[in-house]
Amino acid sequence: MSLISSQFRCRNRPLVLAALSVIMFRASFCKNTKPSVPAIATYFGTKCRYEEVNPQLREDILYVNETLMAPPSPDCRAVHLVAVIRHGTRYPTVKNIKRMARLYELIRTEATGSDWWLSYIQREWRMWYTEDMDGKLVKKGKNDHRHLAVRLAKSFPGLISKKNLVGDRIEFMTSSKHRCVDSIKAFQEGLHKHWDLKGMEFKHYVNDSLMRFFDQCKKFVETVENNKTALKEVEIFKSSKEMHEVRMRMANRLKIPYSEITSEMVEAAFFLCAYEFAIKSENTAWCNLLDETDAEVIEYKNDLKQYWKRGYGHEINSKSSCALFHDLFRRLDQASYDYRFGELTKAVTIQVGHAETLLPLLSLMGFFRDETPLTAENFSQQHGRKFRTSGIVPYAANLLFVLYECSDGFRLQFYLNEKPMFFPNINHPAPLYQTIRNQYSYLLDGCDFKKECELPKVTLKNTEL
Ligand SMILES: *[C@@H]1O[C@H](CO)[C@@H](O)[C@H](O)[C@H]1NC(C)=O
Ligand SMILES: *[C@@H]1O[C@H](CO)[C@@H](O)[C@H](O)[C@H]1NC(C)=O
Ligand SMILES: *[C@@H]1O[C@H](CO)[C@@H](O)[C@H](O)[C@H]1NC(C)=O
Ligand SMILES: CC(=O)N[C@H]1CO[C@H](CO)[C@@H](O)[C@@H]1O
Repeated sequence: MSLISSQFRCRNRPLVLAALSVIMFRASFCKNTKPSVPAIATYFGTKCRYEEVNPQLREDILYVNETLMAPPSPDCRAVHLVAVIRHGTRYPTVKNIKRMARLYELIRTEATGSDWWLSYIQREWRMWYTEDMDGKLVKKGKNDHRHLAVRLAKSFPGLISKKNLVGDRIEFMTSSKHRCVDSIKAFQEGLHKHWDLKGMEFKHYVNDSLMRFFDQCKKFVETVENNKTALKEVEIFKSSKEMHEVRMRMANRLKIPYSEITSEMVEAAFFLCAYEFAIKSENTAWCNLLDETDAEVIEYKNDLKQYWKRGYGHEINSKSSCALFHDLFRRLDQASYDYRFGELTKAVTIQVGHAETLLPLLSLMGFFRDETPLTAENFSQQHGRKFRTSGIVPYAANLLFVLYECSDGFRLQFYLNEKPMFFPNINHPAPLYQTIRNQYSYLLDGCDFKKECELPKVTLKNTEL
């Protein structure tokens, strides 16, 4: 732990801290405490650390709760696992690095006040993010995947096993983005080290039609991605009363005119706290620019964006994942067929993609669906919403579909981030596979990527005549 991280560990003692200079509290008032977690760390949405959704990992990064990961009953045996995993912790993209640099400059030149955190930002902190970092996987992100690999091997020892890895019964597939390729390599390294497989090399396949389907779905690109009106709720919320109040509070803390604290600047402060924490595990001075009330508002703004761009907001968002949905069931069907009639050729599929890969698939399958849509007006009513990306898609988020052979047939168990979840409208933790196939029959019999994603043809009847 560096000095910088230890010096901010006592956030519950603001009076003491405020009374001391920046130099003074390096004198280690709170040396023996654990690295502190920002109060707003559970609101970071897609910038959340995985540890925040599974807090026991803060103590032991390889911890597996065996009760949670056990087969549905003792007579069941795991026969196949499909894991759809988000890449690990990454650097901000160029767009956000630029915003962060602007906020830093604004504070450095215009903020006044004597708060310790402000002096720290103005005098000690340096803008160390550079544009060439653009979304790349960070060291912590590699570790996210290395450790996840080991935990999954411990959770499913019959599937993610040395024998299956060496016997080529584990398939590795990834999106073409460098952060995903680097993640899958780190995942393999994790297993490599776990079993001490010196000198062995493992393949991976790049498949963007499955892992970046959203780029290839014309209807999605045209009607949502390149269409400003499709995200109008986000725009409206940016000028809402709630966002106005967040800007006021931040302007007051910094003593900078309200007009200069735009919603972009608010977001930059949020990102700075989030990235410094996710990348370096440090609860930095940046986290004092916003409190939990502010963070809830910004989290909602980010959830609104994901809802309208990747979730239930527009039907094409989820339909764009039809190819991945069919691929999943094809693998499970194949495994159940192989198990009954011959030899299992594949035990595990590891697929690495993006938050934008996971959210549409979850929405297609009906997970985290709220009764009422998320809108700019509904912030307060949506306090207890299901669609909360902080808990769903942190870095290294993972969807696990585990097929079991039990005495009464095949069963399927779904885990999100290593926690078992119920399928929508099915009251059993691991229903019969056939029950699930029936529930999704309308998708299995339809949900054709080509058809769903083609743009409606403009009728030329009249002009043709
Ligand atoms: C493991 O999961 C079980 C079942 O949810 C829970 O009761 C138990 O507290 C968990 N153990 C730990 C150490 O978190
Ligand atoms: C990606 O996977 C799909 C479904 O299995 C397959 O049809 C397609 O050929 C693959 N594409 C590449 C580039 O391998
Ligand atoms: C853009 O989105 C709006 C709102 O969903 C929709 O009504 C409109 O048809 C879309 N425009 C295009 C070009 O798809
Ligand atoms: C779609 C939706 O849920 N709209 C609700 C949002 O909140 C307003 C104001 O409370 C309600 O009137 C809407 O029904």
